[in-house]
Amino acid sequence: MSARHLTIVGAGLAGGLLATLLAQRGWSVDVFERRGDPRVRGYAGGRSINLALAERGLHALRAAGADGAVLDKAVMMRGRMVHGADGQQQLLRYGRDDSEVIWSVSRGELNITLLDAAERAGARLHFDRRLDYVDFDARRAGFVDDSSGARTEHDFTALLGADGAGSALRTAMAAHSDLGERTEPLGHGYKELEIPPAPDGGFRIEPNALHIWPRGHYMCIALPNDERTFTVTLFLPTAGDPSFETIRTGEDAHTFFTRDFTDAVPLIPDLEQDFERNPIGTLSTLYLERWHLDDRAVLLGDAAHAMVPFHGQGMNCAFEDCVALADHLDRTEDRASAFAAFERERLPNARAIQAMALENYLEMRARVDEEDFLLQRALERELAERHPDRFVPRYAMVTFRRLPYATAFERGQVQRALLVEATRGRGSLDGIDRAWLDAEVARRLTPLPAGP
Ligand code: FAD
Ligand code: 8R5
Repeated sequence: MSARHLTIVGAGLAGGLLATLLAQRGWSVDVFERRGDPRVRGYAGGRSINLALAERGLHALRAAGADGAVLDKAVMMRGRMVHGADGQQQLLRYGRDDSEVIWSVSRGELNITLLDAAERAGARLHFDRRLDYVDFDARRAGFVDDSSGARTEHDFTALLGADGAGSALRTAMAAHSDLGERTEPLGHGYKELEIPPAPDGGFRIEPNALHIWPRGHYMCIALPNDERTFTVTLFLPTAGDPSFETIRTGEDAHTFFTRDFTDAVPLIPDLEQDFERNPIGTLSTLYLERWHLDDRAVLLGDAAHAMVPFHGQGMNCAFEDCVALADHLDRTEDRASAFAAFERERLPNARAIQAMALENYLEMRARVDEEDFLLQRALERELAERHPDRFVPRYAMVTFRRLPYATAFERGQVQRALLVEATRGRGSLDGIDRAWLDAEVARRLTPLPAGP
């Protein structure tokens, strides 16, 4: 077997992109995927599910030459459309202009685009192959076809684990050596509902926004699909009141929505059926202390660092992992060193985005409605304009820039402290000492390099 051969487990979002990047760089690549080929049987994921694609993910797609095909079918989201309890709507822009936006893309279409790109680049894709066991000493992996029960074996030089949050490779690695694994459940779950097109075939609400209904301890969001529907997600505690324990039936959901999400009720005609048919999704953060097993296996994407969804960065981070891993493998002859360097670079950044994703839940569900938050936001905007090279809002550092997540997290803490200090006890921005602020910005924040 050649030294330039690699085996990827999972042909989801990270697996498809990683296979493309490696095959394009001349690696011999085999990919094993549990499910069938979505291009043959229609996408097995079922309902139309969309994801928010931001600069980090887009940049990785550019590296694979797949950005054009993806953006062709994407819907631009300029900001948060906040739906108050009184039915009032307000658009809060994410960026400075339409160059700073996020994109709603269909998971099914994105997956297919990446599989096509991987095959075009020369990767060999094997569907209906669920990783079942790994013999690390013999460097042999066993797979099962879940529809026929057929078993196959494959000799590998190294396994790259892109098999998602429930990673079978991670389980196999953990049986071999301690990965320091810890899963932290959020205590909230989610349920997906659908807003169909309007009778005239158009969108029922503003298409170019990410809609949020913040309600304190819970919320709904809605992302547009290019077929003029919206996928609505209700995020709710798993216990307490209200929670998925108190809201069980479609009728419960209807009553709850009529009280708390009044303006959304006429938009979701199948609310009761959607609620009863769709499963409750679980949310947790997965922390590992180690992502690799010498030169034989490494984890990336959700398999290494599943996170809560509230920054919309799970896929974006997984795509950034792919570029980093491909770079380390290209740069470093010795595979164990390449895996170690990848882990050293990416693990602290994964920790940072995991923490920021947790924090963003509170901001989305509660803070967007609060007075002191809006004042801090107003000052943040002003400082970003006065000091564009030094003061970049944290959301923008995460979403529109590519500086390491850990750097965005650290600078965000410095900026937050300054905003809190400057606005404490105030009802407006009048009277804040701008000269002092400017000096503090210069003292506490070094200039960032220009560009994304
Ligand atoms: P996955 O995309 O889950 O791929 C794993 C693949 O491995 C799958 O194809 C699976 O079938 C396969 N597999 C699993 N087990 C085995 C096995 N034993 N053998 C072989 N193959 C196997 N992120 C964002 O950035 N923005 C968003 O807006 C966003 N929205 C989301 C909405 C929803 C509803 C969900 C659930 C997630 C969302 N995410 C979002 C997160 C994002 O989907 C994940 O972070 C991303 O898919 C991770 O990619 P991955 O390749 O690591 O895992
Ligand atoms: N993932 C997202 C954001 C940030 C929006 C903001 C938030 C649904 C299961 Cl909850 C969520 C964001 O701060 O204004 N950008 O992209 C995607 C999100 O949820 C996705 C759709 C989701 C997992 C269910």
